[in-house]
Amino acid sequence: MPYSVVTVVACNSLPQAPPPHLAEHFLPVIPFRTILVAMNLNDLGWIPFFEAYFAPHREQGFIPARVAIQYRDKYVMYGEGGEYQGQVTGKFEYNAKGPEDFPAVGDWVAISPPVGGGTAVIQAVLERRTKFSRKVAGVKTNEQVVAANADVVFLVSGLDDEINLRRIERYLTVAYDSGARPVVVLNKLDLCSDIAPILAEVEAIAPGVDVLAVSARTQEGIDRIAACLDKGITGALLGSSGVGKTSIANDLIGEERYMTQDVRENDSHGRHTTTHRELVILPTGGLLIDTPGMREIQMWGDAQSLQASFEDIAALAAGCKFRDCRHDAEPGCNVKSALEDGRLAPDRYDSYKKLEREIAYLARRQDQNLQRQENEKWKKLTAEHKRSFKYRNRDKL
Ligand SMILES: Nc1nc2c(ncn2[C@@H]2O[C@H](COP(=O)(O)OP(=O)(O)OP(=O)(O)O)[C@@H](O)[C@H]2O)c(=O)[nH]1
Ligand SMILES: [Mg+2]
Ligand SMILES: [Zn+2]
Repeated sequence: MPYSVVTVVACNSLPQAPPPHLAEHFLPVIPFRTILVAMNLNDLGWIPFFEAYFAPHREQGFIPARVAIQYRDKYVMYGEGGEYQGQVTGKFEYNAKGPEDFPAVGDWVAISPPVGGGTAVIQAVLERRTKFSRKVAGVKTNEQVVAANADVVFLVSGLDDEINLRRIERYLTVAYDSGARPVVVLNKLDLCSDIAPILAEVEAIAPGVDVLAVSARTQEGIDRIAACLDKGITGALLGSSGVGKTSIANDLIGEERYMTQDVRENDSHGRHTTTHRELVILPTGGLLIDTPGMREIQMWGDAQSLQASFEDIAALAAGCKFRDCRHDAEPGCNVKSALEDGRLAPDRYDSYKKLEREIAYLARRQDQNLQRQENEKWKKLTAEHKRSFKYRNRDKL
């Protein structure tokens, strides 16, 4: 099928972004939209992995589509027939156990094709190959999928602010859990007079990870980001508000398509300009998910992802006397001795222990949730049993 893209101007004034606390009540502002006329699934990132999960849906006459925009319960998707808009079925909603079961931007879904220009109905979300998740605030320990099926996650920081190594470690741990390849991006290189020591510091906490210093303003280094996004490869831009994620996206798109906004002068923090997640198709054939800035990335990871982002500590731990050493006060702890003789920086050790505590807390909360769900199930069953017993007895009377 031929591949053609038509850019239409849907709105020609750039409106002011709503204040962050009201953002969720506003429809996403999409000044310029790319309307896809027809697409090849491979160009949208379709690979044999998804084909395998899609087979039973194909038998039922459904077609695959990729979620490009989510706004509350409405979705814009791209597929072979171009752009679809749609919602999930009532049954889907009923069966969903939590927010993580709903389609997220980047997801592949099975839809029943719209009839006569109507809306499509989302039947199922295909297994995710990767997912970058965070914990959503609230009483329940819910998972929020920030970007699904990204191959590369760009963890963006701004060089206008002091680089927060602990935050990068946190993002890396979540990124390792996602299954996607992390790349650290230090943006606003034009505002930095001496990048070498900063690069060295970041590289030290991100062993084996590419660290790219770029400037969205001068476009220096943007080609290195583009080089990670071959045709059909999906990248996701993640990081705090104001670090320049959308500016980088605009550079890669090749036009100022999405609104960016100056950071607040007093604390260099952003204004949460981007209010929704969106997947765009780059002129070079790569795919990119821009996301709204996160205030704080709450952990959603496991012990394994912690080991991956703290390879240095994992290597030291191999030399501990006990295999299950907690590196606290155990005798023969190699991690502690590395701390004492300066081979391991105290900040790095503290950061590791802090993330480990958070992951343990999360695991406990999830266990409690499971336990609660289990209890509720039993309560319901017992109540049903009692009811039917009562009815049976009544019949006898
Ligand atoms: N000097 C300089 N400024 C930049 C650079 N990249 C982005 N900016 C500016 O930083 C501000 C924030 O950029 P955005 O692209 O809106 O940041 P964002 O990460 O998308 O922010 P949210 O959408 O709020 O998450 C804007 O005023 C940009 O012009 C850069 O490389 N150098
Ligand atoms: Mg933005
Ligand atoms: Zn130890």
